[in-house]
Amino acid sequence: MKYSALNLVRNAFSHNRNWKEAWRSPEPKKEYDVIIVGGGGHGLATAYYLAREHNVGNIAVLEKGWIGGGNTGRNTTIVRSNYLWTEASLLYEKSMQLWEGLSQDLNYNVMFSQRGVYNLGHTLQDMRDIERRVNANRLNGIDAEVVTAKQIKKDIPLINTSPDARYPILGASLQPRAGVARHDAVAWGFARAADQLGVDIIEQCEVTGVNRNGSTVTGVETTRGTIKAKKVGVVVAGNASVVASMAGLRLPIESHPLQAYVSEPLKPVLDTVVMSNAVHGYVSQSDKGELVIGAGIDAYNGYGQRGSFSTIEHAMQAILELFPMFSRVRMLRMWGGIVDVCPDACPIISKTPVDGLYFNCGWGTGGFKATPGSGWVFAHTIAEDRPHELNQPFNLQRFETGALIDEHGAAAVAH
Ligand code: FAD
Ligand code: PYC
Repeated sequence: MKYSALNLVRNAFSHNRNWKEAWRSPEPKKEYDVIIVGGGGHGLATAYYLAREHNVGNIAVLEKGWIGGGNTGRNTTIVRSNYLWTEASLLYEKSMQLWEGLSQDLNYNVMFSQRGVYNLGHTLQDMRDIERRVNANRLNGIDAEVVTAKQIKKDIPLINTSPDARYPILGASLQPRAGVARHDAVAWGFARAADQLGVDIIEQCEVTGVNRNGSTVTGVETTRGTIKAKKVGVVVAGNASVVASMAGLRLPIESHPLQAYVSEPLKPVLDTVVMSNAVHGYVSQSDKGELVIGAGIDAYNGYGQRGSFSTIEHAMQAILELFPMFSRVRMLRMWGGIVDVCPDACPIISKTPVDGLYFNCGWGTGGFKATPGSGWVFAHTIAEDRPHELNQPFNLQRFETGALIDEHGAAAVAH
């Protein structure tokens, strides 16, 4: 459809009657070459890259709810690639490079806004860690700089850099290419593009069992019947352990609620993203004007998509410590998602002991930024039946060999 002024007027008065569905709603076939379980951003991206880069022709994405109704549509949309270790930073940087061309690639505006992300330091040890990470990032070709408190105050006039603050701001790392994107547009963009390549996206279709013949996967049981498949890729974020247990596997994952909050819309007051590990909150302003706020996980395990009151209070305290002026802002709503956290705060993108069964999970509090990169490497892993060199370190075996990649510092959200 052409976006002329005439079309805009016609659509405004059409009561949506002539709108075409952005993707089809097919009945599931009896068999597919590849089934992707989970219609979040990662699952849809995987299907898209499988069809586009690997020429796989017979793919279904099975989603128990609706597209993007999981963490993809619940997160605070921060995108950055400033991780400490080479393995992680190269993976997230691959994703960053895909983000930079994503709207053109999908022909869908995902509203990727490279407005910069500041990770604040409040102690001398914070600043040493920041310097170490900035140096490591630069060695890996990732844009990163150390900025002083004076520079932060110049760039973000509302922030409180008083040395009398309980946790005074001493400086920060800044990744200028980092930023935010419109989360549900990412799901819709990948869904439409995958659909156009022939992928069947089947919503309201919960996977309830994983079928095997000996040690080889043969398909899945679903609420819409048995579906056979040569290969099954599971990308179900907070539900990874549940689906793994259907295949007789146990994952080193804990599931926790993670909350987010938005305020009433304000005029533009914050044109970048601010994160603080020490006071432990993060905030950006959406294009609608809402402050988008988050903090750490709720400490208990659970599958309820909400969270506890004490975490709300903690998050608000943290943001007011950084921006006292926001005390006059009214909050509109909150919600939670379920994040699946690995012991080293890094994902699992891996083959499994079951032939033809692959898992992509454990992104914890930080997988939105990885959506295109995760899909890209997972598609490679499934198509070639071996990992790409970028995801090879993120295998399941690392929990036996001890080759962990500890990114708790760069994850920047306490787990
Ligand atoms: P999802 O979007 O959750 O997709 C998984 C899908 O699987 C769901 O739609 C679910 O319904 C489906 N599913 C589950 N079980 C089944 C089944 N049995 N059968 C069929 N379908 C099933 N990351 C960042 O990088 N930056 C951030 O700022 C950020 N903020 C966050 C804030 C919050 C409050 C939360 C909760 C998370 C945040 N994250 C952030 C993490 C990020 O949202 C996730 O890591 C990422 O979205 C995971 O993507 P996904 O596509 O795997 O998950
Ligand atoms: O990974 O950058 C991140 C993040 C921010 C908020 C939640 N996760």
